[in-house]
Amino acid sequence: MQKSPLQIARQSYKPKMPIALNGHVRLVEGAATQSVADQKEIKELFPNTYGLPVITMEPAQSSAAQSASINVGVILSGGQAPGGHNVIAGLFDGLKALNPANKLYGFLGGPSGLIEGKYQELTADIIDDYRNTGGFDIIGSGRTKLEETWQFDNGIEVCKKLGIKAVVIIGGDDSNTNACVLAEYYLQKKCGIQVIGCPKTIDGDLKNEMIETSFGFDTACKVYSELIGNIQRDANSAKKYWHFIRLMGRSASHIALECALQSQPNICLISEEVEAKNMTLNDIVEQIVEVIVDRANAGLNFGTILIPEGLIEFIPAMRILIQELNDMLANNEEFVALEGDDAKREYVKSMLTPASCELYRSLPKGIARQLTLDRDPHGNVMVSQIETEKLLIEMVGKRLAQLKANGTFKGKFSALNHFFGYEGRCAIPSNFDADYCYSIGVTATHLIAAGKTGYMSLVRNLTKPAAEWIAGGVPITMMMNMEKRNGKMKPVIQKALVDLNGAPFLYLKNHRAEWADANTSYIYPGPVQYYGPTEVCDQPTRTLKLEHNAK
Ligand code: FBP
Repeated sequence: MQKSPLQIARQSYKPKMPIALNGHVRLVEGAATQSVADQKEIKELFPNTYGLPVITMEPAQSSAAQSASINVGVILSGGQAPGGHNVIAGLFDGLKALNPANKLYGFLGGPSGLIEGKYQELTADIIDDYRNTGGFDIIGSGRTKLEETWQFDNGIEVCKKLGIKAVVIIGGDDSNTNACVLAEYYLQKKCGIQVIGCPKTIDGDLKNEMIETSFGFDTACKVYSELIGNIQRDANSAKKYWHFIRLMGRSASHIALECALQSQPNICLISEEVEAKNMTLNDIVEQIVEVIVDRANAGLNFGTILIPEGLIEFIPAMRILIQELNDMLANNEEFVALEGDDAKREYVKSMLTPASCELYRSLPKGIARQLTLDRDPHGNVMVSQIETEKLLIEMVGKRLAQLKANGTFKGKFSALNHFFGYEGRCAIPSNFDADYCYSIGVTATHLIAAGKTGYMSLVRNLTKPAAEWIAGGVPITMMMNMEKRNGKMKPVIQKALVDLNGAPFLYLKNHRAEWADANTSYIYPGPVQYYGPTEVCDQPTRTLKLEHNAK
């Protein structure tokens, strides 16, 4: 594999770690825990993994000698996030430090690798090639859901064959929920296989009282913010385009919010606010138009607008329409058999309720078609394929044309669309993500060595220098509540949406009028820096700093 000079340099980067992980480790158990809600139901569903204590790792003089070598399997689950390779490197180094005879197997292509017995032993040569790199290509990832007992039983057979004592699942909220279900099942079956989760997703929505952030969010936001800053400098130079920039984040708007905090665009929509204010698509359009008209009146016919990917589903009327479409299209062979977009459109219209049909008819054809494309494995519409930025450009353009006709708008409106998602998911991890992920991996090995299961590897105190980070483990049941999924109540890890009373959103709210009007508010963050002063290279996200009141 040919490598760039930066890739070669990054290969020898030594991630910084919490002091407690540098030598022997002692696990200190706290008080018994409870789930965030629905304690009775969660306890009943997880009799063996409910109520476990939070674990903190402390430096020790020596650790209990490990009697026999152990084999561990690792799975990458869901969308790529920068730093995944470092979790695996930390896991590998941690295992080898405990006993050089320990082995790490990677299950290939995501959770299906465990079910189908597709694996590869990860040796030092392989690991070294992937240290501090982006991507999940070391073993690949996938979105197969681990939720059926036959899948769990297949997993037992595969693990038995390989002598695997523990499975580490690196994934988002759904994958970690499934990790916990698997841990509980394996305890009930007394098959001796532990399951440990690791918090991954660029979306930043796997966070709570214990997990301060999911890995990958930091790097992805820094990459997108660099691009937004570059566009803003271009906009401010040419002064002729409005840039509508959609940012990844399936549901929550954390990425859009963080990028706004880093780059100070003229407008940043936040889906959670749209929902809380019960806004319609037209309300959003009016809000954008108002800023465009005001800026035009000041002679500024350009600007930037950040749009969270999940926006469409947070507009209450659209949510109902999408839900109706999800229900209608689930396993609908009649619909699949229809030929041509027009026939499909007519079919959909005939099946919707009148209010949803009205909304569906009002959408540009292209967007209406995108809403009926393939669903993800959870039966949800794939929002990353819905071009909301184009929809808004079209609707804003129409409204401005009306205002121009009645003399209210005297400026010019020329718009360009962008979507930033895949550009950032496999970027070379920032120092923060490289350090955080490696620490998560090493922490996971200590949880495994101590016989823990149903835990998520935990590294916190993240606004402090890495040496002061606190490593440990949090019982996954502690993060759970009951939610409706596909019509049934299920135990799931509570997803963290943007908190409208939280410091990051309040900062945006308090500054957005100023960012909308003035010509000089843009920030140009520049590219992620890996070598240089710590204030340039090792800073966590603005979100994390604001949430923890850190400078
Ligand atoms: P995870 O939640 O699995 O980490 O994935 C997040 C994400 O990047 C979303 O932001 C995006 O909507 C989705 O994955 C895209 O999925 P795909 O990679 O299947 O196109």
